[in-house]
Amino acid sequence: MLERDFAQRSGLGFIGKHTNLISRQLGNWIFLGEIITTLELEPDAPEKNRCGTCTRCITACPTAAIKAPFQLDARRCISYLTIELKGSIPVDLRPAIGNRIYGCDDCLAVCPWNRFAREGSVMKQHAQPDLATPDLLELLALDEPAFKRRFAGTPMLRTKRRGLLRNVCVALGNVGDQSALPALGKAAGDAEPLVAEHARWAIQQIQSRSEGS
Ligand code: B12
Ligand code: SF4
Ligand code: SF4
Repeated sequence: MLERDFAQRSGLGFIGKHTNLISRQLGNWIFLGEIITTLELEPDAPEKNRCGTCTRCITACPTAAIKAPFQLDARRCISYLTIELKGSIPVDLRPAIGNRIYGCDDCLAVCPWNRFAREGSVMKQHAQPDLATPDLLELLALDEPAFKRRFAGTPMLRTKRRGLLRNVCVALGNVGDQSALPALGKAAGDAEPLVAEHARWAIQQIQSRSEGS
């Protein structure tokens, strides 16, 4: 379903320049869902865009994925690169991913409409505090059964172990800490070629940085 468009037409909010729906009451930290019914309902008036001259989300995007207002190049979006993309992350985009290992919220975080945001009660019930700032080296050491145990019942399973470890390697390469080299060396021999390739890239990044300094 065209969730954002339907939401805008049904008066729930407007589509911002970052291409997500913004509610005047709740800001943009909202997920969309639908109930399909035969009930006759009185429609609300559609919302209109209220970004004005603001361009904060466009400036904030680390990979310049928001090409123009309301235009997202999904191939550059960190959310796509770290969650949806199954294969290798394009090398030129890896540095801009920074230490993000599962999605990105920068364009949403800078939106001034978040002054109306409220903490979600359902999200709070499902929050797992130990996943807020996970240890990257611990994640890199997860084998298949440990990965499934750690992320059971969470959307993190979506990337599978190989996708998450790929992202962890990119993050470690970007952080540039030499103490990660032994773990990355081990990951460079991982049976999963995707993990091994990204681990080798991370090692190169860290080594070239230490040679340069
Ligand atoms: C594909 C997808 C992505 C892709 C592409 C995103 C994009 N912006 O196009 C990627 C992987 C990059 C992505 C990333 C994210 N996503 Co996403 N994604 C989707 C998904 C599954 C499908 C969207 C889609 O392509 N639909 C098909 C196309 C044809 O439809 P469309 O883009 O809506 O365009 C139609 C209309 O909306 C309209 N239209 C389009 N643009 C505009 C602009 C104006 C001004 C108007 C009037 C009309 C209009 O015309 C089009 C043709 O009819 C939706 C869920 C869904 N079913 O809609 C979630 C969804 C959009 N994602 C969501 C979220 C939360 C995210 C992330 C924040 C996740 C994260 N933290 O990492 C990021 C945000 C990135 C960003 N800046 O958009 C939420 C957004 C909630 C909200 N408040 O709007 C959704 C709605 C999921 C949900 N159920 O809550 N996502
Ligand atoms: S989610 Fe991150 S990478 Fe994607 S458009 Fe927003 S700021 Fe850019
Ligand atoms: S940050 Fe500014 S331009 Fe971007 S969606 Fe929010 S109000 Fe619109």
